[in-house]
Amino acid sequence: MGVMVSCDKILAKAKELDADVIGLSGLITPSLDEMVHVAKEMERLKFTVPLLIGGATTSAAHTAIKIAQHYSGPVVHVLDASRSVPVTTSLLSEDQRAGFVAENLAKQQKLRDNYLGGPKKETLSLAEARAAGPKYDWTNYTPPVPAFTGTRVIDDPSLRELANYIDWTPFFHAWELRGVWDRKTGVLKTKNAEGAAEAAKLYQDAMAWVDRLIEEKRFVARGIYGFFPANQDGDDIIVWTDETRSSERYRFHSLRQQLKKDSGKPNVALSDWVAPVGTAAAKDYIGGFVVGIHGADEFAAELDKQHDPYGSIMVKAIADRFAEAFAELLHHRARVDWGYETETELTHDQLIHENYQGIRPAPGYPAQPDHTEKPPLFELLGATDATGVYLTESCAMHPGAAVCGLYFSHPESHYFALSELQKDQIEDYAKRKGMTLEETEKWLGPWLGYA
Ligand code: B12
Repeated sequence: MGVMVSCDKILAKAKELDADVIGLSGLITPSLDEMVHVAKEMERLKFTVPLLIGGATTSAAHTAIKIAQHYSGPVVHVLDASRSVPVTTSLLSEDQRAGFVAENLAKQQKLRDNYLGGPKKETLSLAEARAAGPKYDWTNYTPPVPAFTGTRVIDDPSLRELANYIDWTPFFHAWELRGVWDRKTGVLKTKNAEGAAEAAKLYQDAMAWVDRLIEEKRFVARGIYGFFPANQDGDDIIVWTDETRSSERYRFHSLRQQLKKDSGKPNVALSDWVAPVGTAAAKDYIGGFVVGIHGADEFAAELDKQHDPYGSIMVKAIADRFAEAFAELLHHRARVDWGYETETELTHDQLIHENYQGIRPAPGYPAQPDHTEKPPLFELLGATDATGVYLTESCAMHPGAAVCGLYFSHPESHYFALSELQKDQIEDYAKRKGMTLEETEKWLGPWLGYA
């Protein structure tokens, strides 16, 4: 039915069509809670039809632990859309249904038992995790100074230039073709020969679509990036109004790894990579960016009307690649502006393999899974006015082909994943953000290490 469709509309449509099955897809964390709401509503309204759950952010465990208990009809997690055919066949077949439902219930019970009773990973208290954070010598560190502070808008850059920054590997994944794309040959290196032949054909089609999109001016890329004086304050990052660094404009919040590590590696948080207030290195900065590709949804809708679903998916998948490529191009410019990389130092191959100093973590990704860090970033950059990209109330970006994030320049900065966040940290984080514990737990659900 579309993206961000309300529960009422979904259930009304199901009634109108006398639907046999309802399927929900979730791409980012806020959808997970909405799915629980739909399950509860289906129970309240006495639905009995099966509920299928899928999408990048869902899992069999989440379906078993958080969703299934709220609905007495079958609730089935489907890992791959192509599996929805055998799954619905079983669910709708008179002789297979009972067996399938019983097996699904047993699997979900096992997942719940494992979750509640299984061996717990060893975690640290927040105080211990902070003590296990990295120790940098800020007295001997001079942070790079960007060429400007404030923002710069990049309106309608050449799509040909952007195309050079595309990493096509995830594009093939969107078509369920696994492997690694080789820039030099334009070939997807994959283990099975059939997949390689399909990929070659797909890539050829994609190149023709890119030419058409450019010729017909179907996409408009709009982006903004900027640099701001900033300092670390514990696990927070203060953004100052100006160089006097006396008045706070915004605060970004980061979360710290709490899993006990035997490797001797530190328990990191993003704030570790900005110089603390009051140190010799205190003249530090962070950056931020928002990019979006406009036009894909409209063109895809046109193609859908012309009964060309292949073209429609192609256009959206290429728009996603352009959005990522734009983020890569802007990060390249930002590192040049920051002065620690030259324009031509790295090849495009090195760029897509991230062989450079600094990171551009995006709110929602594993180093900062909290999507509510996006609104302050948008405000700080004035991103919506400058780019037309806006946030929905569940912090998804519109248009869909959009990426936002922060820039860190510190040579030790790297991507990492959070998991098993403990209640002491969530309480502390909620307080720092001025949010209730319940709200914070809702936004960080999949990353909580407690029931
Ligand atoms: C492509 C992609 C993008 C694209 C397109 C996003 C879009 N609007 O479509 C771009 C580059 C623009 C992007 C941006 C962002 N992304 Co992104 N992205 C992905 C990626 C790499 C693939 C998702 C995808 O489309 N896969 C292809 C489709 C076909 O697969 P799928 O969704 O899994 O669906 C399959 C099955 O799940 C199943 N299925 C799906 N739904 C259903 C429903 C039913 C009923 C059934 C039966 C089956 C089924 O069938 C499908 C085919 O097998 C995932 C990581 C990943 N590997 O999954 C991250 C991911 C979804 N992105 C993520 C994030 C955080 C973001 C951003 C918020 C980052 C940022 N701050 O900028 C933005 C948000 C954009 C927005 N508009 O709000 C996170 C979400 C984490 C979370 N829990 O919230 C992920 C999981 C990456 C990660 N590991 O952290 N992203």
